[in-house]
Amino acid sequence: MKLEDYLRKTPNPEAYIREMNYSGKEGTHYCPGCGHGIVCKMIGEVLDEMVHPKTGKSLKEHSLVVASVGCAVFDYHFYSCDRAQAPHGRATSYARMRKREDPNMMVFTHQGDGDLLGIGLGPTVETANRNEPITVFFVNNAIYGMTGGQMAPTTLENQRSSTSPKGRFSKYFGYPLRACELLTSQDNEGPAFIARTSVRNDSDLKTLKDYIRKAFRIQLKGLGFSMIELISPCPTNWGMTPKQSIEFIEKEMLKVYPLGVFRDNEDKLEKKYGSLI
Ligand SMILES: Cc1ncc(C[n+]2csc(CCOP(=O)(O)OP(=O)(O)O)c2C)c(N)n1
Ligand code: SF4
Ligand SMILES: [Mg+2]
Repeated sequence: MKLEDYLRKTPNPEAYIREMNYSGKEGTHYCPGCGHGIVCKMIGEVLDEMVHPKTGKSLKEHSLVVASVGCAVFDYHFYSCDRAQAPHGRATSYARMRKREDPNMMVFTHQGDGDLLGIGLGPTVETANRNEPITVFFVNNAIYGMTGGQMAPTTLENQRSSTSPKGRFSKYFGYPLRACELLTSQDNEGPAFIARTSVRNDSDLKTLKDYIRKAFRIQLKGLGFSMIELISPCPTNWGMTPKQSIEFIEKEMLKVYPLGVFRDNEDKLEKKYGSLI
């Protein structure tokens, strides 16, 4: 359908989009205790707080969120910046293309582990290796949440899923894939910034906000690729309460996915190439 026809039939597209929101006029469609909504909120707060240095307007006026396929698919209902939907695994490919079209636009993706490391592993590695100046928010919940709890590349050894009901047996299914370690395994100047935190408590959320500000600043300076991995609960498919899910993160997930900054080349890259702002 042509855009004019769509707009004629839907005179108020924003109201239409709001109506589509499963949970009513406010909030998100995520299950209770899910980490995805927390990540949206943190990103949204930083977008509200930061200003685009070239125009002096709120950063959200110059930002594009690229939703992936997975539980983050309805991102375009929750952000008041520009929004786009990429095919499964192709969020980074789409984002880098939009960034090349408009280098002043702040472009970020919100992807799950199936999207980023399963079907999207090729574009993820390629985009990071080229140090393309976009930002990735990677929600690692060790499962395919949206499709009913199948094993993901990040599922822990012995962790049960609907496709590994007796637990992930690594001899056959492979080992949990660690995105931050993988993308920083070569000692190149890019990717510019890679870090992992979690949504399990206030302290990690404070760290997350600092990372978001830093990643956005690196992108505005034109220094390259940034990714923040979030260890996040999926109580629905883990078969746990929200409280048990946080305990599982602390006892099991953090052993496999340690938190911290894996790469920070902001100063080095700025010294070498200068900054756009
Ligand atoms: C090409 C294609 N293959 C498979 C699917 C089915 N599918 C939809 S979401 C998904 C995985 C989602 O898992 P993840 O990326 O970890 O996101 P989560 O829901 O856990 O946040 C799959 C396999 C699809 N939509 N398109
Ligand atoms: S299925 Fe899991 S990842 Fe998806 S919204 Fe529910 S808790 Fe979140
Ligand atoms: Mg997942």
